[in-house]
Amino acid sequence: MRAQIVAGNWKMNNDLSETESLITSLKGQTKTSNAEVMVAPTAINLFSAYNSLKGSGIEVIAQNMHFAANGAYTGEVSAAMLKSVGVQTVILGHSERREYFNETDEMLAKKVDAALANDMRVIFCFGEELADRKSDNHEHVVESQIKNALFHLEAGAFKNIVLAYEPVWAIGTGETASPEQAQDMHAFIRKTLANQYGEDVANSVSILYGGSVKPNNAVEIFSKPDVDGGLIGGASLNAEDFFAIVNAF
Ligand code: G2H
Repeated sequence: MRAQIVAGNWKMNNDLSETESLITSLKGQTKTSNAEVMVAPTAINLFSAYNSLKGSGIEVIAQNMHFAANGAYTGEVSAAMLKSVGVQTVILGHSERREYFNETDEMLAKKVDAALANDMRVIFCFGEELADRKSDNHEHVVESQIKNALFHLEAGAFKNIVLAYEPVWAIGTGETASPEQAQDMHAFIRKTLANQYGEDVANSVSILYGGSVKPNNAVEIFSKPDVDGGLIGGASLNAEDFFAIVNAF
């Protein structure tokens, strides 16, 4: 049985006191599903969030990291630094990182390697733009994003990989892929994995959907057989909304 995961990506929101008050609200929520719950505060608040959420069942994860172990990379954070403050999981390849910080597939392959070498779990994001979907090129784009960043890995590495399909046209726009569009793409992703690594690996990897998931659409999206959870942006900034999504399984 694949892990069901709901991860909140707080992006560049919440200073220290706002982070702590959101955490207090999260701790007041009740989980009725079996989903693993994660939240990704901004880097500067990871340590305090880790301490505040210790023992709560909510994992604190990072939104990004650098591929180098250390050195002259002003402003960056390494895998070992994340681990030293209790972080075991990192989101890599989010479309905002690709678009605003010029992250390429090649760079992301190095980040994936660095995370895995440090025994971290990776939530690897990818997804097509609107023009790709309109030109019916979405499967090709997604396939190459996955191949370029992940297919140098050995099959065993996938026990520490979670995939997150996030169509760029659905991120923060209020527009969401229909549950059928999500299912079709997730099935295609699983087939792509199966072709390369076999059915066992393909069936063991959790594939999350991200892009304007809200309490009012999560149940239908999560009901699809190849959708194993969600990466939640805007709706994760409100504890009640986030847990409504966590409990949508
Ligand atoms: C996609 C998602 C979280 P939102 O970026 O990764 O954000 O739910 O706001 O579309």
